[in-house]
Amino acid sequence: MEAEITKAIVETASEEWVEYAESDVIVVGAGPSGLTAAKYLAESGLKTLVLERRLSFGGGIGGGGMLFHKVVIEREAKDILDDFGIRYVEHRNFLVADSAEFMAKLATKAIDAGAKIIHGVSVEDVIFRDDPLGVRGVCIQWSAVEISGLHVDPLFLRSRAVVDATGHDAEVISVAARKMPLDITVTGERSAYSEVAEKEIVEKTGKVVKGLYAAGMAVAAVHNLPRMGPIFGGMLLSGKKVAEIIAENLKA
Ligand code: 48F
Repeated sequence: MEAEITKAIVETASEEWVEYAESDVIVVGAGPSGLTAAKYLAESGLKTLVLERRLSFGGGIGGGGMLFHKVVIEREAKDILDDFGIRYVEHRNFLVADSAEFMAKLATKAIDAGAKIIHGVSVEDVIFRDDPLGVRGVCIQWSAVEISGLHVDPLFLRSRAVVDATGHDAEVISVAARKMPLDITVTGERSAYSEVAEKEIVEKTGKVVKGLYAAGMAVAAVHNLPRMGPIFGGMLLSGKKVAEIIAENLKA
């Protein structure tokens, strides 16, 4: 029986790795912006793979606001909450959701829409080509190998678009800026200024170079925008916007 358990896991997982060696879109990070992007990308018919370093969903959602189990969302993102079936209460100008429900339903609806999410995998580099200059996929490693510090070469996944939804460090764009001939400096985010951050992150969400897009707090890191704390409307709107831009670009 034990051998059959192993075969069941290794054979089904390997089949999927082969299937996802090429995708339409790879979303790096299963935080709020990445999961929102994944749902809308999958719904638009694109083969969508989400790679998440940790063994959990939600990125910064789980910690709520300083470990209080609630997050704040602006009314502008109400339609997205409704799309995901996330419940909320109204509190003065804000909507307030339970952090556990928020992250669980973002993940569930992304998966139900057809996105494949794989945990425990870190993106450590990109694949690029120079004619035309752009990103063509990612280099991946088991997070456990990354954490161990062992020298193990990565494997490659090709895609037509990569979304950096890695949060405050914009890890994918940072490595591309260092190792590709790009004229980009990732300066990092500024101190808190919530209303400006929420608005500008959504405005500046989009393409960084052919094949590479920024969503969520990665946008703040790339464009030197302020941080905003446990308010998530901008993350949802950014995820939806990047999905719409990619769907449009990949159609062309
Ligand atoms: O940090 P995270 O939640 O990013 P986000 O979608 O949302 C930010 C908010 O949570 C909050 C905020 C605004 O309200 O300030 O912080 O921009 O989620 C990013 C996810 O990406 C994973 C990481 O584990 C987290 O779950 N991640 C980061 N780097 C990598 C990665 C990587 N190189 N490979 C794979 N996953």
